[in-house]
Amino acid sequence: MKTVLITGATGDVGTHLSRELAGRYQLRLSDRRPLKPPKGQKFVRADISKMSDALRITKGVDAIVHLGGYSVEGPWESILQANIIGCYNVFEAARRNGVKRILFPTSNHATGFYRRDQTIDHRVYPKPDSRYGVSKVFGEALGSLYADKYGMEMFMIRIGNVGPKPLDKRRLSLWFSPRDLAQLVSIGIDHPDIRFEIVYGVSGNKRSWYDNSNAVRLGYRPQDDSEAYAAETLAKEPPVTDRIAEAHQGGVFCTAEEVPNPAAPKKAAAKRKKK
Ligand code: 15L
Repeated sequence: MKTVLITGATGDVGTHLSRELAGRYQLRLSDRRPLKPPKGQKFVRADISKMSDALRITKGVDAIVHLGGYSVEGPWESILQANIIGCYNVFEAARRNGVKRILFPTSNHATGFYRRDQTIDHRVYPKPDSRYGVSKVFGEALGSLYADKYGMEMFMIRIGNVGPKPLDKRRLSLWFSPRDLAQLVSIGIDHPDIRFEIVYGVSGNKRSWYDNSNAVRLGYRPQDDSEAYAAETLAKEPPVTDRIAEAHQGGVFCTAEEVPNPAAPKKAAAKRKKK
């Protein structure tokens, strides 16, 4: 069984992914926040903005799913430490430790300034919508360099929004169900012929803005479509107040200086309830 390191394992995507991949791979979970790992999985606490930590956690694994980082638009200093320095450290540590394959969950925000009336594929040039989006483009570029210069195998997944259901109208076009996430990540880990690939991490959504033919070429067959939730989602949609956000794929990332993590408020509310 392959040993797979998941960085950023305490985050929302990491939690869905480690649950879905349990039993398929030997999972080594890592984060700077503590985590009690599920049975059969290992947890190693690490801060990837330190090279020594990155070297420690990447030793002896077959593949890395590098989720760790700052996951929304926010202050430059936080993005710099987590997404630029942290990403460099993980890729470089993997190279030094002889780990060939890295899956990098980039983001729809690497291309968020494309308009919603456009369909984009994996060949379009990046149009980031935020400092966060720029940091994802950095990861894609670093992956390309490490593939070409060092022969590493890089699988870049421009993730939409992972969750049990689409959260709003925008997410109907980029929803990524946990089981489709697990399927695409497994392709990234196991496909024998990866050098440098960009795919979109979205389910088979009827309202998609993406031509995901590169993922399909590699074997991806999404099982879910947000259309099943369209009526209930649209019924809750508030009136449009931000025309720029509404016109572009990245939504509010195109105009806001800080964006709350959509997964965070619920967690905070649940914690408050428990107390
Ligand atoms: C992302 O890249 C974020 O990590 C996630 O928290 C969501 O904001 C998502 O994009 C989205 O666009 O919905």
